[in-house]
Amino acid sequence: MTVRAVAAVDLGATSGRVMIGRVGDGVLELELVSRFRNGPVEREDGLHWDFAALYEHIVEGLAQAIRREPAIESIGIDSWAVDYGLLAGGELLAEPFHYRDERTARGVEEVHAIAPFAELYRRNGLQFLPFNTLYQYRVDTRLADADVALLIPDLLAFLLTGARVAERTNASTTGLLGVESGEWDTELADRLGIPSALLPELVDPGTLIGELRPELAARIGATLPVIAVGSHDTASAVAAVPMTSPSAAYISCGTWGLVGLELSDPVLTDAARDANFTHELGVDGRYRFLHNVTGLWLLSETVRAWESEDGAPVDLPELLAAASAVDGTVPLFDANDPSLNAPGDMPGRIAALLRATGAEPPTDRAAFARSIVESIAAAFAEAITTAARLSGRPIDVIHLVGGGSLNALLCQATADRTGLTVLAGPVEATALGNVLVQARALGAAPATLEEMRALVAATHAPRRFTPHP
Ligand code: LFR
Repeated sequence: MTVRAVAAVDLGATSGRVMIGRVGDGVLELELVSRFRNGPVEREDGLHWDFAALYEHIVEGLAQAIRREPAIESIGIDSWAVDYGLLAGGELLAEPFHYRDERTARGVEEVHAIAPFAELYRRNGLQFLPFNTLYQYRVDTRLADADVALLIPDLLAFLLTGARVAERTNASTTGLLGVESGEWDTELADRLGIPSALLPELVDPGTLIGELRPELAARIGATLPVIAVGSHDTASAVAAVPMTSPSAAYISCGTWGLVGLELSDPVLTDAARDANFTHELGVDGRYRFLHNVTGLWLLSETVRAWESEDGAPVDLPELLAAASAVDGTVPLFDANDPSLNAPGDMPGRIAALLRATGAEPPTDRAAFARSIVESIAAAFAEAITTAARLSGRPIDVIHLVGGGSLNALLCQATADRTGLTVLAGPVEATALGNVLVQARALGAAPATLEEMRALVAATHAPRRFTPHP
């Protein structure tokens, strides 16, 4: 039996990784090559990503991957959505902004004054998130100097190959893609003063983007193609959710908890709009009908605040074990409250939210962490109920994938609050989806999403959480 190998670059908001994926008949494996930290960096003009550092980590990680596995046949890149870099004459004009930068508030006002949200929803099907790319473009002072705008994975693919494309699943998060056509809505772009010349040719997951530039091929140690995957991390994750029935829902939980269903047709109703349910495009033309719940961001920012208070690291597994052991009820807050979006004193902001509802914030860290996890699970449960109502589909099982699947407290709380079985894992669903789409393009993985998911299910047995009565 031949097992084929590819390299997956998977960038999350708190860490990035380069992995080797191996795919064959009944085989689907990942090997971690390198992992590096990521996060917002404060510059004079606001929050950015340290893009130069990310790029270096990626190239170095790919070189290491090739040293370990010379049989690697291709590279695929996914990352968080919405953020971009502007190029002029092939040069990056500025370090990409971080979507949590507060400059987008003005963009929202200006865009909605031209195209009200109800109209946007009809056109792009997206839930309102203040950082959707169209709001960012609207206030980007460098837009006029640019000749192309590339989302993060496309920007990296450009730096690796020289090709300028927009991978479609991620392009669907910009707000400038027609929800039904899957093509750029150039009329909307024009009205918003966004030159449509900035929007590159769209490609689907599985498309060959290009070959490594010669100087990079020399550095990495191989001449390889870069293949478009579901370059929005959530699209890759959903592709690898081992769902076997149409009544399954998913929660892709890392920094965010993306809660929803996979659909073949959009649900562009007023009710879906009012519930802020999105239609992002998935691999193979599916719709990711989901709602963004603020996920582990609440916990990681809280831990970060405690660490800087203590001047010492907080042991997360120990904290979660203590949180699980907390007896009695803890107060809940709205995990999706916009006041929790920006980085900074998270415990203080959560405490303020709790006080505003008349609750006393827990003083003990274990109880505080429990309150966070229960509040996230409560928001998950609400989104699950809403997804079922809006789509008219009963839900009988929840697949929870991503980093959150390792958090047993969160998985159990989600089962308890929904009354549904939670099947947890795989933790690296995103990288698996990235690997599978590349492998399929190489003729090394099954042809349909359903068969790919069956391979995930057969090779990555989930952990089962049964709801307590
Ligand atoms: C998850 C994710 C979400 C997107 C958010 C911001 O990593 O990609 O899907 O809404 O990050 O890009």
